[in-house]
Amino acid sequence: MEKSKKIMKSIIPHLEDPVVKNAVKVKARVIAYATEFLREQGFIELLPTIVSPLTDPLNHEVFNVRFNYYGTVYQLTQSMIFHKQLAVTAFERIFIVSPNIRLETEEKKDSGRHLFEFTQIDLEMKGAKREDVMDLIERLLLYVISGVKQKCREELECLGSSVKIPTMPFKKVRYLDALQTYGKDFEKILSEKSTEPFWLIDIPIEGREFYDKLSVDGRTLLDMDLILPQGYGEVLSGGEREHEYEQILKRMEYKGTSLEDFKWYLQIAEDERLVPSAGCGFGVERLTRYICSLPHVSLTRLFPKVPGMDWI
Ligand code: ASN
Repeated sequence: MEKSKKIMKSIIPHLEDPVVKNAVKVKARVIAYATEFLREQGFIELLPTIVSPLTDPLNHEVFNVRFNYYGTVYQLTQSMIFHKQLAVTAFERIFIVSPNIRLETEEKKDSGRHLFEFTQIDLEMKGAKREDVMDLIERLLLYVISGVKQKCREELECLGSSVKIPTMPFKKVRYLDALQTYGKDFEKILSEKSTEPFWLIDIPIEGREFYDKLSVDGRTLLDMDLILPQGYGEVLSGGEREHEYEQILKRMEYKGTSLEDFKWYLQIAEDERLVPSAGCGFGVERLTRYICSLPHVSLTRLFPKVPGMDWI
């Protein structure tokens, strides 16, 4: 009872906060412009998958949610990566405005970038290369930011937003070069130093999940993150995908992934049903936070789920 009273006391001021109201309006426009752009580029919108026996294992520690339903163990979606790989066997280009649940540990509550329920716009392109995805996203960001700056002039002004229309093409920084020059905090340092979004490419094999494609060097992946400037940090990850059974098996073994958990996916790969593809997903709240110049993503949602905290 006490707990729910405490939550109710903080919900009302949050719902009435002009910062939240303006940010939520901007976020609605961000989604509208991004999805309009993708539709124009020939992408088909799929509805989100919320529960499935198959979800992204992720490359970092989160609490796991599983439940048994008539003998099948389901999980809540952490990302739709495997559904995207399957979907491009049906359609050339797909996207989903995809709610993800990642039960992050509570020390992430002040990162400014984490919610344990968030939304990513997740897309995948059959037969595409990493460069195709990067080019698409640069154009998408330009479209979204220019559109929002025009349509939400008042809201952005109230929020004190300093967002600029980015300059294309974005710079590409190799992960290992950045690590060598700036040490292990390179991502934070580079994000704080830059005034433009930039790509972080060629992430080492141990730094990512098994589904991003291994490059011929055998050490790095054909993947990328998009890093926002002014300390806003990572907003997108993606890459080319592994689609061949033997290679997927090798990568899963390298990561110590449970083959049992992925038996459906492995069966599909063994039947040679997967096709080459590339794609990415970007965080709607993170992009909105950047566009609005906000200290925390929780201000972009009416009902934000901050790691370790109670809310409705
Ligand atoms: N959406 C990401 C991708 O397409 C995966 C993720 O969210 N971890 O690579």
